[in-house]
Amino acid sequence: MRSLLLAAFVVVRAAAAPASLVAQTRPAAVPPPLGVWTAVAELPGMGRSVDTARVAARRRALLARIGRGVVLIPAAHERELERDYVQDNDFRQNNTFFYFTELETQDAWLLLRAGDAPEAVLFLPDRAPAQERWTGLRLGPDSTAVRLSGISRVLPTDSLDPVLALALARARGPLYLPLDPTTRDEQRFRDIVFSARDVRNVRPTVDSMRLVKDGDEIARLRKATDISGLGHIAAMQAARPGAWEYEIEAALEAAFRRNGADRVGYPSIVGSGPNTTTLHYDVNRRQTRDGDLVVVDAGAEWGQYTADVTRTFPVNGKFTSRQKAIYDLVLATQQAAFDSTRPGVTIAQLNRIARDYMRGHSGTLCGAESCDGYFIHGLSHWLGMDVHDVGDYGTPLKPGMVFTIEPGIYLPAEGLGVRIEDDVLVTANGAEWLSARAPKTTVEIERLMSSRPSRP
Ligand SMILES: [Mn+2]
Repeated sequence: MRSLLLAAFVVVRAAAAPASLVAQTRPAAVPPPLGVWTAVAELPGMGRSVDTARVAARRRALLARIGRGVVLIPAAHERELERDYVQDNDFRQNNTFFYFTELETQDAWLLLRAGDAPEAVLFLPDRAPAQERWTGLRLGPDSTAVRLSGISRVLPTDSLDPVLALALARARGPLYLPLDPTTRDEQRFRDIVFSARDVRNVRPTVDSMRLVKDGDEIARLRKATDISGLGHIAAMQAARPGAWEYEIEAALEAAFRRNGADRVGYPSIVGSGPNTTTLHYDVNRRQTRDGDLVVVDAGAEWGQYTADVTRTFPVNGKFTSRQKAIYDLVLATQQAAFDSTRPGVTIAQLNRIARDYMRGHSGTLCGAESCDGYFIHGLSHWLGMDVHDVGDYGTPLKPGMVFTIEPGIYLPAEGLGVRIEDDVLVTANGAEWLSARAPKTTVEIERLMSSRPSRP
């Protein structure tokens, strides 16, 4: 039955729409009954409004960068239960489309034309009342969409072809598309290419813009990191020797959802004992034992932006002296990298600083080798709409960039792994911890865990 809901997506039509269709926005084909307008008004962000000024500024910035030409960006489509193994819900917006619209609407297209009189056109499928009995209300090409999106020209998707052709003729420049091998629009792009001689990829430009977050993006990341902190606190409170890893995961993700997370940013890692040394362990099926450490690497997604936070704690609430020594070295390494974070520094430099610090302070903690030899992954990655966010890693830090600092030490022979990961915002003079909500020192963690209920 669900496949009936998948609207056939028609992009390239041989027949051009009448000019009158192209030039004006239309009211909804079927006016919704009284009282429904309010619900429609909350559609694009599922109750969250679009920061119309910010998205308009992003669109202007993109057009200023490309100078001349036309940009065409598709929205995502509903996922298929049978093919995509959907685990949260049927739809997550394409990041590039979201960046320039903040709309969570399916099957849409955004057209931008650079030049002396730049323009933005949003294409939306016509509303289909019979389908909306299944899907709920959808945004259609009407005045509601104009008001909510802040884009004054909203047209039905079946007028895309003639409008695109006209825009290309006026722009006398390249056609920019987000050429992403994973997108389902690849074939449609190939069909569109006929209309333009010069097709280029807009992703490198967009990705470099996404590297520096604006105020609205930072607000979303703050929300995601705050919720994540609450999840990590709940995980610590749910831990007790004998608990199954999935019980701790359940407490973590319950707190995510209870606090409004849309979904997890990536599969939650809850690894205990020997599993603490497997970097991307996400099976979460082992029963914990007294004396185990637990590594929880999990981030909530809110408003399309995700956190990425790791905490390591003793399942019984008390670090052994050995665990504490390793933990404190990882924590101090993280702090050393943070203390060097400021505009102009590169990720590669921070990585070197962290490794030098760990090597210099390991002593005999990791045996004959420095603990640096057991820090087997990178220190940092960009963070945003993707957990490993887009952007060139050679770019020197600038205010507004957000990235992780996540040193770790993994000693498989002892079944002992420690990773501490936080999300950091680069400021004018240095940096700010975004994910400071979850306790991090051994003292703070032990204090929190000593006050947890004996049976969660
Ligand atoms: Mn990470």
